[in-house]
Amino acid sequence: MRITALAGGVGGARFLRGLLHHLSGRSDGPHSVTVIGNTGDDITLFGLRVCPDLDTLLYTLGGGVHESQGWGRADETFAVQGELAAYGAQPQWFGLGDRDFGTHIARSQWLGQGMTLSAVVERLAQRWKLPEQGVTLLPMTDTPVETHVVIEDEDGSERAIHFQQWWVQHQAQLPAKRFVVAGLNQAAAAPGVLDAIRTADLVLLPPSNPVVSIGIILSVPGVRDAMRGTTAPVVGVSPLVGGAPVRGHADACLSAIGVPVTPDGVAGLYADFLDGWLVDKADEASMTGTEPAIRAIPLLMTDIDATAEMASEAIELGLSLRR
Ligand code: FO1
Repeated sequence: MRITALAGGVGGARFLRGLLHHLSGRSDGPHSVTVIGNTGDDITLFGLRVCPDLDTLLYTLGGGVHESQGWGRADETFAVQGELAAYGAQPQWFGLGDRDFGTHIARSQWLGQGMTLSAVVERLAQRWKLPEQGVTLLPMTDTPVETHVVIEDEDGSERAIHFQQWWVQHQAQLPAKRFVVAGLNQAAAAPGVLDAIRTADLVLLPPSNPVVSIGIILSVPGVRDAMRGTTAPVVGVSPLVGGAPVRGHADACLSAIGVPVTPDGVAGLYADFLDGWLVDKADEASMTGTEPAIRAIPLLMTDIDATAEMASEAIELGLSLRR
């Protein structure tokens, strides 16, 4: 089975780890998983290109992630960041560990030598043994893009700040007027992205942030059309349980764009292509309408087996909905 998934950071990566665990136990293989990763979170720091969602996917699927944080490397030290702080180098609000710096230096060197982001990701993924797991990680675009958040200053004037500054430095506490993706109108889908959506047997939307992760991937020219046009069933997993995000600030993001912080509200963002929608038992009653097909199951990714069960349910729902 060829599965394609659109994924952002921590929630998406954890779900995909459970998906791979489930697939390894199925007898109807072989299976391949193409992950289209969000690059709107990317930021240039200290002259290095940092790709948080791609790195979270690499580290989580490759076994190197800081497990409780969900991002960054395990067994980290911060000697380099300490030296940068000693020199007064800015910013200091984004925690970069020594091992993590290795990824940013390698990526920046290769980008500087003219490699595309896709080629860089392919090289990084080899170290984390993604191909051996049947996983292909693609950036959503090779064009440098950045999600910026438009906020309103005290005097009522509008100002755009980088998504990471809003998300990390301000913990999404500044009311966001809207999200804009700098560089998007020059962006083309990266090689293989549209094809991976069109030729999949199943397309999955893990419980990533629907606005600043999946929503950004969908805004890359051609992606939404491919989602509408694919013959594969499209099944999503609600990132909200009991009307709140399991982690992160999806509630602030949804409110910023005037969407109800409910599984129904999130499903509405995908209404033009979503066939199946997994919601938590707690939200079963809140779902209205007959489209998409709903399945209510426990959605807390408490461990790898619980997550694998969610993935299994998503696959079964998808197979029952062949277009
Ligand atoms: N998130 C934080 O809340 N604080 C940090 O200092 C931080 C550093 C960081 C470094 C590398 C990286 O790949 C991710 C990092 N994140 C941090 C998480 C990041 O903001 C989010 O994972 C995504 O960008 C949103 O999904």
